[in-house]
Amino acid sequence: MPIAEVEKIWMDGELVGWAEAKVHVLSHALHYGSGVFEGIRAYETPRGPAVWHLDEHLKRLFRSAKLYHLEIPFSREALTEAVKETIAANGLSACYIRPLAFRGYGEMGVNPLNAPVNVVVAVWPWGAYLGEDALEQGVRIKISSWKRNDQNSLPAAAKATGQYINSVLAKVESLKAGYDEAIMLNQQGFVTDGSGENVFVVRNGELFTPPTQAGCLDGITRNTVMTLARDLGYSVREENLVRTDLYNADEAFFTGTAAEITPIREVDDRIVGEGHRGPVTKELQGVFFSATKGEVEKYTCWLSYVN
Ligand code: PPE
Repeated sequence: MPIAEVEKIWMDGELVGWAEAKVHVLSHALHYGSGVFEGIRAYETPRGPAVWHLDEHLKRLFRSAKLYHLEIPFSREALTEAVKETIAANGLSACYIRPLAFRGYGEMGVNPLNAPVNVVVAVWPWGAYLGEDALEQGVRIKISSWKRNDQNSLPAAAKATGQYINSVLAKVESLKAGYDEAIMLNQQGFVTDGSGENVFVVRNGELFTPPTQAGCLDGITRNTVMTLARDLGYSVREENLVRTDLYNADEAFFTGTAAEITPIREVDDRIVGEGHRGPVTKELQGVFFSATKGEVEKYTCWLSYVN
């Protein structure tokens, strides 16, 4: 998707012009994927823009950094302010937010420990991740022939830039085969993630999603949806799923910051349920999008207001 450019990017402690936010071609992260990042959204509310689950996302950024012995030279409080400052500086009412901490320029070779760490926060308007119609019509997906990173090769708990080359393989395979998105299985054959989303199925009114031990990202939207579903009275189980659980589901959907809640209408050319967004998916979307707009009192604690 082409990036919708805005005015400013926060880089190493200050706001710089969009075109000035540059790095050297010999930056460590460019060669070895040694960066950690987050994807966050801010939504429009009656009280101005508000960041959805900001604390959770920044906590995960620091956990990802810890796994790679990458020391972020800013505190979580400083990055909280940086996110708000960047949204305000660009005058956006809603946007996607991309904090990134990466090994910069100054050292070559795999050992990253002496390379400097740079930190940026970029924001831009980003619509529906899987296409404008996807939130209503749902997407067609393919089980990828590429397995998800094994937990003992690349830890699923970390959102590190280099790990996404695994997602890139799966995504491109699915697009070239005519699908919208991929789902990857782990080495044991259990369902993990989409290339950038967690997955849920609905069967007999119950929700199921793979446990993080399967190798999926500990998604913040996944957690949110589990809470929303339980608050609506649904049972939610974190259980290993096999591919046929997707084919035979009554409903299936993706969750993610970018993807929000996107229905899955077809898996490997099998129609899921009725072949369109199911009632449980629709109900969850309803409460999710109301909550992001600050309309549900009990979930306003998940919003950090920019102003
Ligand atoms: N699994 C993967 C592999 C993943 O990348 C994401 C987020 C999720 C699950 C959902 O996690 P959460 O956002 O915490 O609910 N993917 C991010 C990056 C997408 C991109 O193309 O870049 C996102 O949604 O921001």
